[in-house]
Parts: sequence; structure tokens; C-alpha cells
Amino acid sequence: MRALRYMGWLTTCSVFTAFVSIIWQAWLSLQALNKTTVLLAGLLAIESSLKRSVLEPAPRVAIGYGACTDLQINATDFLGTYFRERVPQVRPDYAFEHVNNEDELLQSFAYYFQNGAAAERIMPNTTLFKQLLDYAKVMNKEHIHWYMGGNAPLMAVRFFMEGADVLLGAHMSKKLRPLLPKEIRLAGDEIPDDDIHLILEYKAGDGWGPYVAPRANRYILHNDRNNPHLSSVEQLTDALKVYQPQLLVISGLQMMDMFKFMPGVREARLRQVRAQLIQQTRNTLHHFEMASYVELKLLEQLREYVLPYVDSLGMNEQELANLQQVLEHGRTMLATDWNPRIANTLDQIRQVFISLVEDFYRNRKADPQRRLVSRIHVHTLAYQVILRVMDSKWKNTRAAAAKAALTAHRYVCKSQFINPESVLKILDDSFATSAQKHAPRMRMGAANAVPCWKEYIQYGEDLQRIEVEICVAPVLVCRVAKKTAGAGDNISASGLVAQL
Ligand SMILES: *[C@@H]1O[C@H](CO)[C@@H](O)[C@H](O)[C@H]1NC(C)=O
Ligand SMILES: *[C@@H]1O[C@H](CO)[C@@H](O)[C@H](O)[C@H]1NC(C)=O
Ligand SMILES: CC(=O)N[C@H]1CO[C@H](CO)[C@@H](O)[C@@H]1O
Repeated sequence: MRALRYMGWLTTCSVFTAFVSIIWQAWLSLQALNKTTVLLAGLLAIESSLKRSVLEPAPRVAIGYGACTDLQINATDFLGTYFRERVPQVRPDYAFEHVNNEDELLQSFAYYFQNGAAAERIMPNTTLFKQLLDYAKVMNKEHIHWYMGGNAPLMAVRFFMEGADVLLGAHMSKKLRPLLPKEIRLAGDEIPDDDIHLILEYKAGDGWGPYVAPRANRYILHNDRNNPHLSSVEQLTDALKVYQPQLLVISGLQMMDMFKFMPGVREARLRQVRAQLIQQTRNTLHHFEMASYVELKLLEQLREYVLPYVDSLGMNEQELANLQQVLEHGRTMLATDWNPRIANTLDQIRQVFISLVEDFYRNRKADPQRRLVSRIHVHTLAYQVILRVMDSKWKNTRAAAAKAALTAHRYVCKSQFINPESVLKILDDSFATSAQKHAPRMRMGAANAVPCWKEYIQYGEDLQRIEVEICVAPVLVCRVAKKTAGAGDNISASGLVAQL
């Protein structure tokens, strides 16, 4: 009897505990939802300050080079169907510049997949590439999607959607041209067939053998015939003489690592790019969109022919880490942390900025065409950072960062409307502005969804300083990612056009 009463008391007790913990959980998730809603409202309010008056002329933007067709498939389904039982061991320091055969493909994919890192690789073996395309084409229709691809066309469409007048340098087939809004002017020829990029998409939590992807991302394979030649450069250069844009965007140069074995060809093409940049007046701002570059030689050539002549750079966290290694240590770096701390990203941005500023001051006497980089935009899964040199021509830094953050969510969730319940909160309420000791902290919340601050960055042996403004916007990370390939293009373009 007594034991029974005791049991009853115990049951009541545990029911009560469970009840309290359910309420506590609900309260916590309500708190999180509340914070997300507040951040979202803050971002939307800042974004709405960007509305252009109808009286203002549309900004004029030109962009090169190249276009392709993207064939997007479900990565784990695809590999599971065609390469069952062949999941490789990942060697930690192992990744290929070029993917030559099936084994290398599986090794290389596994490496990036388990790091959740975006990758773009060349497959020089045309037979194998065609075989993979054939496999992909017969997959379940629900799992394959065709899109217009290439950094330049994707950014062009985004600029157009944001109200800009756009000129695009690209060769395109009859099939691809109708996918581009007809208002976008095209400098380039009609070609019989477009290059195809095979895009293996995966979600956070997707599994392949023993590997689980820590975040949504994609692995891209290509075997381009047209794009590596940057064949539309000359036509774009001609068109620019009349067009005189406010902004000229250079992208798509990563396809040139196809030319690894013909270095002279590549250099000649890059000289044409430099010639195009040098011909523009200072009224045209230049932006270079980075990409997944693996070959050191190509990065060194970019450092010589492109980076000194641009005002602005756009990149993701992988590309930032890679560029920083190249500029400071002359070596490349493969996958890095998929979700780096804000403090570390800010320090890397400062290092890249300092390297470029020092290059500029070292060489500007000998080469007066050089430009001082005045804007760096880094997009990561969880936040957007824009650095801008004070007194440069770029406007609206805070609003541009908010805009880019909202675009990131809208793109990856494939929805214009943002539902706070579809959001995964990754950032804390505050962050350090540097990994160095005693660095000031910034709060990100109801009072200020996008913190911005000014600081001096020191460069050179005699420690000159330059004043910059930095803004950090939180991304409301999409819980269920629909599409990641092309996200960077939308994000970079939406931030850029907001700053003209
Ligand atoms: C190219 O791929 C095909 C099909 O997988 C293979 O038979 C051939 O050996 C590969 N060629 C080279 C040079 O690796
Ligand atoms: C691919 O398909 C598998 C199962 O069919 C699913 O679990 C996974 O989430 C899918 N991934 C993507 C990116 O659609
Ligand atoms: C969310 C978003 O704005 N996505 C756009 C990205 O750009 C493509 C065109 O390149 C548009 O079709 C998407 O709507």
C-alpha cells in the first residue's frame, strides 16, 4: 500500500517534470522565433530604404563573360544509383585539381561533401563527362533540373530584376537566349551548343556511405569548350565604348584552369581582360567576382592581370581563405571551415585588403592605371560582410548588406516571402570584431539588425592608415535548402547594385 502510494507520487513527479520541460522547450523556441522575427523585421526595414525613385535613371551595368546550361541533380541519389558500393575513404589532404576518372570523382566529391564545401572541378575526360551526363539525363525527372547557368548570366538577370540596365558579354545558343530577359543586351555570337555544367546538389544531413553533409552545398563538374576562351571579351570591349556603364563586372574566369597545359593561351586572354579594364574611365567602377580557383598559377595570373585593376571583390568564405593564402603565403588552400566565426572572417578580410593596398602603393608609380580596392563583399552561410573604404563611390553599405542577406535566404529557400519558422538561427546575439585580444564586440539584435562601424586599417612598414566602414548582416539561414548553385551570384549582384 505504502509502496503504491510512493509510486503514485513518483509518477506525478515525473509527469510534472516532463510538463515543465515541455513548457520550457516551448518557451525557448518561442524566444528563438521572437528573435528571428525581430531580426527579419529589422532587415526588411533596412532593405526598404533602397527603393529607387522612378525619376532616377536606371543604373547601367555591364558584365562578362560566358554562359552555360546547368544540369542539376540530387548528389546522393545520383552517386548511389551509379556508384553503389564504391564509397571511398577520404584522405584528409586529398583533392584533385582535375578529375580524370571515376575513382578521382568519388574521392574528390567525398572530400568536399563531408566538409560541406562548395567545389567546381574540371573533368578533362570528355568521354567520362558525356557518360555522366547520360546517366543524369535518365534519372527520375523529379530529381533533375535544367537551368541557365554561368556567373555572368545569373548576375545579369539579378541586376535586371533590381532595375538595372544590363549589357552581358557571352556567346549563347538559340536554346539558351530565350531564357535571358530580352531587355538584357548581349555582346557575343550565337553558337550551336552551350557548355553544360553538371551540378551535384546536397542538403544538410544528406548521407552518402559513412559521410554526412554538414550543410547544404553543391559540387560542380564541367568540361567546357567555349567558356575557357573568354571568347566574348573583344565584343564586350567594343560594346563598352558606347555603353559606358557605371559598373563593369568580371566573372567566369575560373573556367580558364582548363588551359593549364597551354599557359601561353591563357595569358594572352587575360591580357585582353586587362586591356578591357584599363580602357574604362574612372566613372566605371570595376567588380571582380571570385570563384573556386584551385590552380596556383591561375591565381597568380589573376593577381597580375585582374586584381590590380578592380575597385571591388566578391567571394564566399572558401574563396576568401584561399585568396588570403595566395596573397600572403603564395599557396592555395582547399576546403576550410564551412561556418567560420565572424571574427576570423573579418581578420582575413583585413589581411586581403592590406595585401592589395600594399600592392597598389608599391606599383602605382610604375603603373598608373592601377586602382585601389575600395569594397570587399564576403558572403557566408550565416552572415554577409561588406567592407568599404570611406570616401569611395560606393553608397548604402548597411542596406546592401541587409539586401544581400535577405537575397541569400530567399534564394536558398526559393521563396520571396520569409517565414520566421523556416529559419535556422546560427549566429549569437553578439560577435567580436577581431580574433585579437580585447577586440570590441558588436551586438546584433532588435536595436540594430545590421551593425556597422568605422575603423582604421594599418598597412605598410611605416604603418600608414586607411579608414574603412564595415557592416555585418545576419543571414536567416534556410532550414530546408532548395538550391545553392548560383546563390552567390544572386547575393553578390543584389549587394552590388544597391551600392551604385
Ligand atoms: C576516360 O573515361 C573513360 C570512361 O570512364 C575511360 O574508359 C577512359 O580510360 C578515360 N580516359 C582517361 C585518359 O583516363
Ligand atoms: C536526395 O534524395 C534523397 C533521398 O531520395 C533525400 O534524402 C535528399 O534530401 C535529397 N537531396 C536533395 C538535395 O534533394
Ligand atoms: C531569390 C532570387 O532572387 N533568385 C533569383 C536568382 O537569380 C535568378 C536568375 O539568375 C532568378 O531566376 C531567381 O529568381
